[in-house]
Amino acid sequence: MLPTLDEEGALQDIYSRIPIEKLKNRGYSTRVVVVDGGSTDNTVSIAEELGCEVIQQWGEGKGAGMRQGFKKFLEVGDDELVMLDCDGTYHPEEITRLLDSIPKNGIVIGDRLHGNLHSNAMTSTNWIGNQLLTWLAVALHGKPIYDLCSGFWAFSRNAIERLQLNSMRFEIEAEMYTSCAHRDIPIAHVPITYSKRVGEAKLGSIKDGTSIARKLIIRRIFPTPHEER
Ligand SMILES: Nc1nc2c(ncn2[C@@H]2O[C@H](COP(=O)(O)OP(=O)(O)OP(=O)(O)O)[C@@H](O)[C@H]2O)c(=O)[nH]1
Ligand SMILES: [Mg+2]
Repeated sequence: MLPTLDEEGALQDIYSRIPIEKLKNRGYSTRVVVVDGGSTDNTVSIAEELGCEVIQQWGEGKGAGMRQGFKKFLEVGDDELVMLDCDGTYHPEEITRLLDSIPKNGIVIGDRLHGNLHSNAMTSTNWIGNQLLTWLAVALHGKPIYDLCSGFWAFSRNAIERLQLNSMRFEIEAEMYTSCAHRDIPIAHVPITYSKRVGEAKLGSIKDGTSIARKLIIRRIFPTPHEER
């Protein structure tokens, strides 16, 4: 699942690097689903040309889009799902490593902060923000995690069925984590490579960092959303 908002510069390259043959040899039949948040560039036409399934999301924000992608995944009856940001920062070649590490009924998170973090990939503000938010998450919810805001996750079907989410924007990863902590969903961690983004960031470090911190605090008090999905 690739969440996109104006990612015409990165999509084709990411798609071509998804190890579909390698996955086939391991017995996987793969679908590539682009969840688009209303791109005004050529993202959607590129996705269609490549043969991706396209979900045009309702509402705005990565969280809203991902929740819609999860819903579709459950309807279709697939077994495992890999989500990676479609901005050229994550390496699709590493999908197999993530899939190999999914714990039974659990989730695996690609860890940039203890992986191969390219020197120009993350601003120092974002590095500090990522460390602080990860620390806050563990301080509040207790479950070990090393890179809260990673955009590269792999999920078992059972884990997706059990997640309770209502995030609209970039708080979605934080809420996936708090839901795992609350429902005792196993989390594994795999160090990954993180490169410089292609195109422009949609995330505002301060604004979205604050919403992520707020979500962590709210979910400490109210562990489940009032209205789910
Ligand atoms: N479906 C959907 N995807 C979105 C939306 N907003 C952003 N995205 C995608 O979500 C992914 C993460 O967004 P980024 O802008 O890279 O945010 P980030 O990775 O947290 O921030 P950077 O570190 O600055 O790249 C990218 O693939 C975006 O295209 C949205 O409203 N809907
Ligand atoms: Mg990004």
